[in-house]
Parts: sequence; C-alpha cells; structure tokens
Amino acid sequence: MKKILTLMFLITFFLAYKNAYAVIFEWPVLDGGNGNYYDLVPLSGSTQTWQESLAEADGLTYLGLPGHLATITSANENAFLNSKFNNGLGSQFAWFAGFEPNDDGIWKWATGPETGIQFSNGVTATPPFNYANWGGIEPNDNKPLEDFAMFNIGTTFASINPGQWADASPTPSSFDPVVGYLVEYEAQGQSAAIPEPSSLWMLAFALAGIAATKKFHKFIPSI
Ligand SMILES: [Ca+2]
Ligand SMILES: [Ca+2]
Ligand SMILES: [Ca+2]
Repeated sequence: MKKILTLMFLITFFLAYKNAYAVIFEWPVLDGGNGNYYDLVPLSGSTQTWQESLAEADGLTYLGLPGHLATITSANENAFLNSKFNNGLGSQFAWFAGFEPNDDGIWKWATGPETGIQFSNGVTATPPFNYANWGGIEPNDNKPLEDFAMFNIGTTFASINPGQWADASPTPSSFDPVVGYLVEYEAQGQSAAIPEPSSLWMLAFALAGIAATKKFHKFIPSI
C-alpha cells in the first residue's frame, strides 16, 4: 500500500513536471532570444475565433508575466516557434496576433508591445520590423473576412510550409484548419535565468505527498 501510494505521487509529480516544461518554452536571452515565454494553447472548441483567442490570450499570465497572442517580428522568433510547436501533423494551424483591420492589404499587430504597428503590405514585409513569412500565395483574401493570421504548426498545406503564415477567416474550417493559438509572455527585460516557481511548488507538493503517505501508513496495516 505504501509503495503504491508513493509510486502514485511520483507519477503525478513526473507528469506535472514534464507538463510544465513540455508546454511553455522560454526563448533565452543567452541564445539570442528576447527572454519571453511561448505556449501553444489548444482551441477550447473547433470554432473558436481569432477574436476569442486574442481576448483569451490577453487574460493569461505565466510566472506573473502578461500574456498576449504572439507577435512574430523576426526570422529568429519565427524559427523558434516553428522549432518548438510544429507537430508534424496535417492541417494544423495556430492563430497569432497579425490582422488586417481595414481589409486593405495593411497588416498590423493587434496586441502586445507592438500593438497597432504595421508589419506587412500584402505579401511585402514593411518597416520597422521588415519581417513577414507568408507562404504559398498568401495572403490571398480567398474568402470573406480573410483578415486574420494563422501559423502553420503542421505539415505543408496548400503550399504553405511549416512555420509559414496565411490569412484566414476568423472562424476555423477545413480551409483554415486552426487548432490552437500561440501565446507570448513578455519578460519585460527581466532576467529569466531563475528557477520556475511553478515547478518548485510542484516539487514541494510531491515531496509533501510522499511524507503524508509515510504518516498515513502508520495508521493502516500493510497489504
Ligand atoms: Ca514577439
Ligand atoms: Ca483580407
Ligand atoms: Ca488565405
């Protein structure tokens, strides 16, 4: 009985620990990154819109850092996201913070420190970032309201390669197969080279659990 309880706590701890590191990734300053953290959040329903995802991401925090739908302003940032979140499956995209508010070819960032700043005119990247990563013939305004940006986290789809972008209607469909959204947590210049409190809490909880099973064991016969 004691061994079983201990094993259960260890498995719980391992899964929690693994989960904490498998889902949210830091882009370390030491690796040339911005110190921010990134997450891929599955949509809560197959029709979760870009706008709903924008609002949801703005309400998230991680380690006390504010979240927002990810802004992708450099090839390195895009490559980091592609390396961490591509799942190798077909028809898999994620919302991010690019949008075309007036449907006139001018694409802007909708949230985060870059809110309101233009990044693309049609397919052409524009200052100040001079970075966009449209794939295939995107942005092609193929359907009504294709004013929202999605990032390919799967295999090549309609000539849009992994890590490339497309304009999409706000509601996912078989044409715009969005399954999640990319969140970015701003480190705001803080050093991120510290242990993650959430992981430490999980470790403490697991150790407390093991201690509790030892005490509990004193009151019950072994089986
Ligand atoms: Ca960013
Ligand atoms: Ca459009
Ligand atoms: Ca499109």
